[in-house]
Amino acid sequence: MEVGDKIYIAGHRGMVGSAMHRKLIKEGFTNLVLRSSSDLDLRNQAAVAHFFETEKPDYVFLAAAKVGGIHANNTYRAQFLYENLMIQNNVIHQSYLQGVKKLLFFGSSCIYPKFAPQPLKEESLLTGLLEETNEPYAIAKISGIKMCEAYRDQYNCNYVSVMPTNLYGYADNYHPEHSHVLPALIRKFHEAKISGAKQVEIWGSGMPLREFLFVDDLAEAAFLVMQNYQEKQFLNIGTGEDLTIKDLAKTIQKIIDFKGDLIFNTEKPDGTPRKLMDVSKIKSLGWVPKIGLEEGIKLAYTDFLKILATN
Ligand code: GFB
Repeated sequence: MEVGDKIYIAGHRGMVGSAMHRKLIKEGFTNLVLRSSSDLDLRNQAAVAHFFETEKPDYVFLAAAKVGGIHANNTYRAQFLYENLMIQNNVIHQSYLQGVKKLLFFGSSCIYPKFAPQPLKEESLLTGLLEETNEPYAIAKISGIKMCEAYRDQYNCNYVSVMPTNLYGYADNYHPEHSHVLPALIRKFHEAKISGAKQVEIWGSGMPLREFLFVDDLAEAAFLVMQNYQEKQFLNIGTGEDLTIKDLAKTIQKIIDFKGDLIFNTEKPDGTPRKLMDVSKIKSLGWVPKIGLEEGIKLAYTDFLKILATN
């Protein structure tokens, strides 16, 4: 990518897309094509075709997706499958038809089998059964990877995919039920502290292990991949370190300074027991995450307070 190239960020208002937007601006890119979902419904084939015919972008970051935490994935199973497939099918196919030079597709670590060996290597894809709570989302994301690979094989398209671990950071979703664990706990501890509640409920046993990456670190990795990586093989993006949900909760509790107790609700699902990424491939390209977990949670908490103040 050269600074004057026309770059389309699909999903620029979301957490990943907005981080990509900030990164491109920081790098001096000025010719950015952006559409909010109210201006362009990416599930609509005719609308996406018209957009690509008119704009003809040079490069595409495909960050638009229907996303959410364990409860949202498990509840809106049809929407997670349908909407994600429609968005990615439309954007990838129209990119091919309009001669986009390179496309980067954002997937997710939930593509791996539930009991794949840890840390998860890229080679473990499609070697076993998926985690039930997010199977529809995972199948959509696996389809996205396979579409990029197939368009490369058949049409010689330079399409690459990255699989981020659990993300958090600026512009996250803090919905009490639909969000991911980290933003959910920021909200729960903050509200409990303000209301003087004696306890905070944590879903599940607290035993699952998760890895967390600040979204700006993902944007750095994706920029590097777009600039320097031309292979068919998709890449894991993560820190290579994980912790239990219980330890995550205690870390957030300390940062927010909530003095009460943690209650574990085992009626709620745990999901995958562990999904630690093997990140040796992306690290061999020269990328390392810069924002540690405590620092990142403090940045996210400040952003949460800002969002709260403007709503
Ligand atoms: O982040 P999360 O919703 O998704 O939940 P996954 C991670 C773990 O935290 C689960 C527990 O064991 C949850 O039960 N947890 C504890 C909570 N308290 C809470 C809470 O208040 N809210 C939430 N949301 N969780 C998602 C997938 O899986 O990860 C998606 O469903 C996607 O497909 C995403 O891949 C990255 O890590 O289990």
